[in-house]
Amino acid sequence: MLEIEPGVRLYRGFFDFSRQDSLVRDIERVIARAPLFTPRMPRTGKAFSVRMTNCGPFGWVSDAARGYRYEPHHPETCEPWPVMPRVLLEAWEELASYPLPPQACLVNLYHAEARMSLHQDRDEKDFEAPILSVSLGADCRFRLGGSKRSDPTRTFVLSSGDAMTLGGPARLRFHGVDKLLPALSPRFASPLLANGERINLTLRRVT
Ligand code: MD3
Ligand code: FE
Repeated sequence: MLEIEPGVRLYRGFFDFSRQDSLVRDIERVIARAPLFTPRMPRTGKAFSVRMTNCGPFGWVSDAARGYRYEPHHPETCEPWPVMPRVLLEAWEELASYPLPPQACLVNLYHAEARMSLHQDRDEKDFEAPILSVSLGADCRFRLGGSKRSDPTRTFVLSSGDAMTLGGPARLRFHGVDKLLPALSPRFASPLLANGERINLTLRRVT
């Protein structure tokens, strides 16, 4: 484990290739039940470049009319989100040091040109619990800032199979994904990752 900064713990290669591959298939099953959607910015309605879905009791959604929030149902099918894959619940137990299970797993699918601008994760009521992030597919250049948007930032690479916990003093830090890095991914059989895509899973407590 590498403690990059207080509260930011990176577990490089936490998932070996065969567990990554089975996790990608778990995510295919999640997407089959809960199709990817394109979130939109509050008010402006500008589309995110990242497509999303969720599993677990709650899912993160966003649209122009109602903004960022957690919902127990898919915004288009209105069905409950699928259950969280067991391997993710086990990873939370091992890494999160938190007595309660995760309530939401946001699935972000980045196409090769997608990115996520600098933001804070503050739509949860519980900031005591850490966030657990799992990366699959293409490498990316991840950007970590401070607790103010204007604070200095640093970057590091996140790779397929990496797990990272963000807790304590790091929980409200600004962060984003600058860009995906080409041709640095293990080869998955999945069509989700056939063209330099990246999947990021974030497990959270919500309430
Ligand atoms: C640092 N996702 O979904 S995960 C997000 O790679 C999100 O898709 C990114 O930011 C992605 O909200 C980054 C790593 C991460 C997650 C939460 C954090 C880093 C964080 C919260 C505080 C500080
Ligand atoms: Fe975030």
